[in-house]
Amino acid sequence: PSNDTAQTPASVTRTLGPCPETPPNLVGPLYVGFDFRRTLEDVRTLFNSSLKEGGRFKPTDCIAEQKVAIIIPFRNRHEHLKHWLYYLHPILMRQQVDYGVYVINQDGDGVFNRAKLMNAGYIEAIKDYDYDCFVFSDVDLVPLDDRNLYRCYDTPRHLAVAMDKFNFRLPYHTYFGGVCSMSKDQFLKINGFPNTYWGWGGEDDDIYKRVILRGMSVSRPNYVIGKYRMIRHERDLHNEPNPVNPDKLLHTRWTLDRDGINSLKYTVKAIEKDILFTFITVDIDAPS
Ligand code: UDH
Repeated sequence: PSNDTAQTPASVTRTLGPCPETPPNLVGPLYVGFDFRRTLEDVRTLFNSSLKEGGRFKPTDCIAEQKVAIIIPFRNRHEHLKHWLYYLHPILMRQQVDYGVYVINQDGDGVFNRAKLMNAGYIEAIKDYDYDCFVFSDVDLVPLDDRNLYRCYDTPRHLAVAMDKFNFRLPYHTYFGGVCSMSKDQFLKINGFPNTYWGWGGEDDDIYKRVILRGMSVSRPNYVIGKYRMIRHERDLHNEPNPVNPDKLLHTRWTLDRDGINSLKYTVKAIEKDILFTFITVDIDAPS
């Protein structure tokens, strides 16, 4: 073999360095509009060449420090998913994230359970790749600033701090809903999320309580960087506010250790790999 590296293209010999602390190509505030004529096929055409099957991406010019699974609890919101994918893929690429998108689809028409789906998403994602960071995101929330980094921090992070539907403010100081991120260690420290919050409400507050009870605090971006637009929609079927949920919050201290990732039971019905996302349908044994 020759030692003459001068003839070898730089791209072959160069070993990749770590990605910079601040991604260099961020643009800051973004315009976000939900054009109903947009189709999933349009979005596929846009990102086909940059993504790998299952909605996977990693930067080509540097090595990302974290491996991030984006987990989306889902049922019957395809209309929102296409907008989410249209906006989030380019943002995550500019943020130089090594990531995969996991849409966790609740099977059947039983009562919806957002937190249990997110637990299942965590388990399914780590079967796929060595993820060390998890971003849990509602399907209808798009950030309005790409400096809001989809990664993990020293403490669990709440990303959706300034949603348009709450007049770009937190609805209350301990709000932890919409979009949050946790490292694997942080997630396991709180025993994951509760599995027992059926229907709408309370599970995000339970998660916040778990974080505090385990001696951690919550970090957040500021109100400028943390802006979000929510896709307007009517209340879903089979996800009515559940009046027993608020009372459950009084017991988180005692239920945390036995209701969580260590007690999770579900069955995978199907795993479909689209170029834009991995779609996993799970039976979570929902009451009708
Ligand atoms: N989700 C689904 N399908 C459902 C229910 C929820 O995909 O049938 C997911 C989805 O990711 C959604 C998230 O769970 O973004 C949270 O859903 P949610 O209904 O709890 O919260 P959201 O803020 O709506 O989207 C609250 C009810 C708003 C009623 C407004 C009436 N004008």
